[in-house]
Amino acid sequence: MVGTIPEHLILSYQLVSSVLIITSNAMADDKPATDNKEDATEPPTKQPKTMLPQAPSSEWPEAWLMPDGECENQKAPNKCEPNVAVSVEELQALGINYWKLDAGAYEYPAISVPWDPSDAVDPKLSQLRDDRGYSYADIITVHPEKLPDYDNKVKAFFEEHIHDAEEIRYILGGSGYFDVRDKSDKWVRIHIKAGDLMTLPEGIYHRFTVDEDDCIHAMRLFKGQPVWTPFNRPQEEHESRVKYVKEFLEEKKEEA
Ligand code: KMT
Ligand code: NI
Repeated sequence: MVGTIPEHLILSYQLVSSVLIITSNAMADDKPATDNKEDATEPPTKQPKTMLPQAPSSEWPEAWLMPDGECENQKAPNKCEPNVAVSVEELQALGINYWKLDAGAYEYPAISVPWDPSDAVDPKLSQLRDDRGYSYADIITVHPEKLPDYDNKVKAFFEEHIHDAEEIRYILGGSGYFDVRDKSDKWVRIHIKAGDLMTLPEGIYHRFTVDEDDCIHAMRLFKGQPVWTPFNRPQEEHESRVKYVKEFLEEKKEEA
């Protein structure tokens, strides 16, 4: 009978192919097992701890160039006509960092001096605290009825100054303006609101004011014992200023 295959040959073909399939599966299963064995003999690889990522550019606060000359009303927006927006890249090039948190989802006292950062319930805030070593905090409310000597304090915050440490502000409610000097020594105004956590680098010339709503609820964080001392401009010889100029303002030399 031409064209028919004897039954015993079909059976042995099936047997051989199933043995082949089982063997190849076993080999496939073996492979990771061999790898695991090798892994076990090597020292465990150190996984770098992931840091809390900064906010995408679309979530950064609005920033703009202020007109040259004296500012008549510090609490007004003081935009140029037409407005000159300042990009996130420009803010980053000045050494500014920014994270967005959900301030409304957690409760914070109106005033707490100090406020223990280990009491943070917000997981993002605790991560940032641990990532960046923020060991001290306080919470203040800048408002005519909550801050004694309000008008003088608001004037003092608006004196141009530097610090010998990073300035870290987490806005819990209300809003205000941080002004920083850009690379051409022009004022850039940054409108900060609830949920904004911004850091200004050591040595940057800056100032702060409430906006026309006259109210900001903020957490001030610090690494180690807090030193809030402002060093008013000019501070060109100050170590922190020299460091800032070198790191952020001087033209970077081309890599050889
Ligand atoms: C500052 O640095 O000017 C302040 O601490 C003001 C209140 S926090 C927004
Ligand atoms: Ni300051």
